[in-house]
Amino acid sequence: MNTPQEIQTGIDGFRLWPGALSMQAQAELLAQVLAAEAEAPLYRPVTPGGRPFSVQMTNLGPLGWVSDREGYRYQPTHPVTGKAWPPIPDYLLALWSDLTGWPEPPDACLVNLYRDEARMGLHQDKDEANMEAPVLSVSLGDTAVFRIGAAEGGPTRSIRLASGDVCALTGPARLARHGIDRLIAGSSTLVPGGGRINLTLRRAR
Ligand code: MD3
Ligand code: FE
Repeated sequence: MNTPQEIQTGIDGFRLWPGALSMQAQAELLAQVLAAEAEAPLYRPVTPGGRPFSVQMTNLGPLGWVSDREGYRYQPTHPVTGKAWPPIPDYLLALWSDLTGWPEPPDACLVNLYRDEARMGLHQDKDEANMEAPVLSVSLGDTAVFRIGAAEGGPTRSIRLASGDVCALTGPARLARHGIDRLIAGSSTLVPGGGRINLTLRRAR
């Protein structure tokens, strides 16, 4: 894989590689994710308070992130089908190794589908056992308006994440507050039916 060009975001530990995936790589990866969704269908989790997410989700890998009335956690099976999550595609395992250099492979890949007005409020990712490990995110489809700010609070910055962009969250950025304000509808034709798919690779354990 060619090493993509990293840009400076001004946020310590937030690394961004715009256009890291070629059009062909995006299409191939999307086809693999859509095939996996046939085995592990997208569903709409609810928050511990019982509110449905506007984002639809599924997972790939040994562990998947789920949310329900009991709380947030990682588990080895799909909450609707009861089956094991499908494997993480080799392409994503190679991307993780190339871009993060982390010695262990990711054990969880959350698949988020945003359509129309779907969004994700500001939050921190704190459900992983070892928060020293990086998080790697791949965006496919419509451009998202992403917001990120320091863990401690204070001002936030808005950054667009377009199809094929990859970002890594390491060090101080690993606990940054972040969310998706909105999509720019019609900015990509990649995802059938429109919208955006985000793939987030993590070490859950
Ligand atoms: C910054 N997903 O799944 S990806 C999530 O686009 C999540 O679906 C968003 O936030 C999405 O938890 C944002 C970029 C991202 C992922 C993880 C992060 C940014 C992050 C962890 C820490 C700080
Ligand atoms: Fe997050």
